[in-house]
Amino acid sequence: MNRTLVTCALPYANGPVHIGHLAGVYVPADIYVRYLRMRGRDVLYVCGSDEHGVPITIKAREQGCTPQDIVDRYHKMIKDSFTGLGINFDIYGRTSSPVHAEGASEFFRKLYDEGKFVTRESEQYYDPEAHTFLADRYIVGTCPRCGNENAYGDQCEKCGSTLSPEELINPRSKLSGAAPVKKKTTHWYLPLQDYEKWISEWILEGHKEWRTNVYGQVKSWLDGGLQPRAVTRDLDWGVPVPVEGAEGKVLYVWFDAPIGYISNTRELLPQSWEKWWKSPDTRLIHFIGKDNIVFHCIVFPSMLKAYGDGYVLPDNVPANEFLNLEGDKISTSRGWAVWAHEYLEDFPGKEDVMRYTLTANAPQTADNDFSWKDFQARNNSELVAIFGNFVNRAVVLTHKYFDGKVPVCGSLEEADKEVLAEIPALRDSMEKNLEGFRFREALRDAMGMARAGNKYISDTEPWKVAKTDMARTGTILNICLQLCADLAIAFEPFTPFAAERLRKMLGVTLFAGSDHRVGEAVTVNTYKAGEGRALHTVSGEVPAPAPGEIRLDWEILGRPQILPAGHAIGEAELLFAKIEDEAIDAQLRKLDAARERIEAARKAEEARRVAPLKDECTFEDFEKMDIRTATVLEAERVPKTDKLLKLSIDTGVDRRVIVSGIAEFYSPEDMVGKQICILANLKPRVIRGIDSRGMILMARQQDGTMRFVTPAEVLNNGSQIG
Ligand code: B3M
Ligand code: ZN
Repeated sequence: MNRTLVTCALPYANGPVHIGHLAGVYVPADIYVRYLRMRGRDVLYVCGSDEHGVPITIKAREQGCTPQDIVDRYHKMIKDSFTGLGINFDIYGRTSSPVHAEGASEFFRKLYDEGKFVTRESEQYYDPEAHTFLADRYIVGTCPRCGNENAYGDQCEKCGSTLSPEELINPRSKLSGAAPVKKKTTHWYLPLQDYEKWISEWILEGHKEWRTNVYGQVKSWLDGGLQPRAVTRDLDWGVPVPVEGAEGKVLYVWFDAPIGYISNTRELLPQSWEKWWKSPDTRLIHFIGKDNIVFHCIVFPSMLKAYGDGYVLPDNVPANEFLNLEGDKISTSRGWAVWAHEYLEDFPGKEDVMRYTLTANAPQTADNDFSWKDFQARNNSELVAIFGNFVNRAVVLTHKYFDGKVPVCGSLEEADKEVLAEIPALRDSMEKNLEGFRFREALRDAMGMARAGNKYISDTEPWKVAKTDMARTGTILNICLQLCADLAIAFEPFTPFAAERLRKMLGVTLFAGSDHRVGEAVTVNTYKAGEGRALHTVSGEVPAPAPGEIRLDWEILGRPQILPAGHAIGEAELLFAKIEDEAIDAQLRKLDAARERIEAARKAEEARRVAPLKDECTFEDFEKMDIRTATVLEAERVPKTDKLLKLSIDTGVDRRVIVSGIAEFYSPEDMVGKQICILANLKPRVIRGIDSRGMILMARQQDGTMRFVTPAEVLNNGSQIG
């Protein structure tokens, strides 16, 4: 296979990307692509915004703008974030593009013409006031599992249950508030069960090497038996269903979005896209999060199979688990996230630190956690203290003792041989890990090289040796500089900005890209800064290295004497800078503020949840109750109870004792002297041996807390309420 097509899940353009997206999909994909390019493999790297789907229309409605406004805003923001982090796709397209509309329509139309769909009539919820069918997300009601009154028709965000609109108690339309009614509608379905056997052979038999989380999900879907899946929706935002009689219907977002991978490739390479999608020479790799597995392993492959025409199927789908933030689930809707664009603003020049931390904590096989303290520690005690420190010492000392020229390597001592032997071993391990999509482990290997170098320079102490033995000092620094060159290759996938700075310091270049084969006509994509997509695709030849140019690539890693003696290196430059506590504290404060907002939103939602009305009562029922004002004279806890206070009160009529269960909410001191309202003619009861006569009127709030009810101004005790 000489061609690798790498796709990344198309982010929904209804919000910015956050570190969960980056850790799960984009950073690992970028590592993989950079590695393949250094190896001289032909790679195409495709992504774009997913601009359809109901959440976008909801957001537009909330903000009083059009769905197009929403996707325009977030498309740009997301694209800029990727570029800022060094994630340079060959194309970052969008599913609202004309090329996509045409491609997705054509795709549907072919399946339709060939009878690959079945139609089904079903009853769907309809808003009788807004005169429109309601997507599940547009129906809200009470969750049957946890009582959350604002659960969506597809999911309760409070308890996480997957729901169907039928299960909601008191369903109402988000559009008009009206109770939805059922109405008949017809949709097209892809009969997935027809592809079951084929998928089982292809994946369960043929891809046992896939990650267990991916393989396991596919297996459990297949074990459960596949069902026909609707590929159209009653909605006005999306690619219109291109057949007669389908007015008011669009392609389901999960039908059109994966076709987006193809459309974006066509947009970039209108002449040659087919060689990427329809040639058995292509290895297709989908980078996605775990919630997208079924679509990429079952639905999209079935669509491609139904279409025929030689479309390639994924060779691997290295889906990741989820990343949490400071122990809590990341959530766009709740606002619990570290947003990529804010990170880039807050930490300019530190793109690599986030890439590094997210890789070191990659949620590859299980959910993992991001914390700011860990981020700081990774930077300060790994990137700065090990990698940066080693490079800095090597480069500075070379300038100090050898005028910035690579010194001659003399005869090798044991320590030299040892460190030099470590590199090829780590490279081999790194290579296996990268090929196997184990990026966290691959990073550990790369860091192992930096550790080895840092230990070597500390142990050999060239600054001391220089006082007595310049030849030996030269040998040590020669070896250090070779190790630096190795690091400039090994870290390119993980921390590309630092790797580039390091190459500048060493006076070398990098040979990478789908455009690396010297003397061969290849496709060269050129990027415009900040655009994140290839502007031109031209065929040409990659020039041979200029005389004296040292061009690094993967195969060079670990070779002896990459930098020849006498080669002039550049000025020392800091690879990484320490991150101070203030910067971290500022982020923690930001999260505290987010926590407060989330808590306030939760309270506000809770406050909306009032107890239902009790059964009707008559005026006579009410009149039976003698409710009066009274004042608390004394108060004490009832011994051996948590909840009870014994209150002596002046009712205006008499002085009496009431035992009340308010100790959870008030201390005795809180109560003394307070005017309250009581039910004075409640039948006396003996509570804990105390004769209690009457009841204090309390208001129970939605969160369960109780407050006593007091007149707005001090009244005479014994005034009757009614
Ligand atoms: N837009 C869903 C997601 O971000 C999505 C992926 C589409 S990939 C074709 O979870
Ligand atoms: Zn719930």
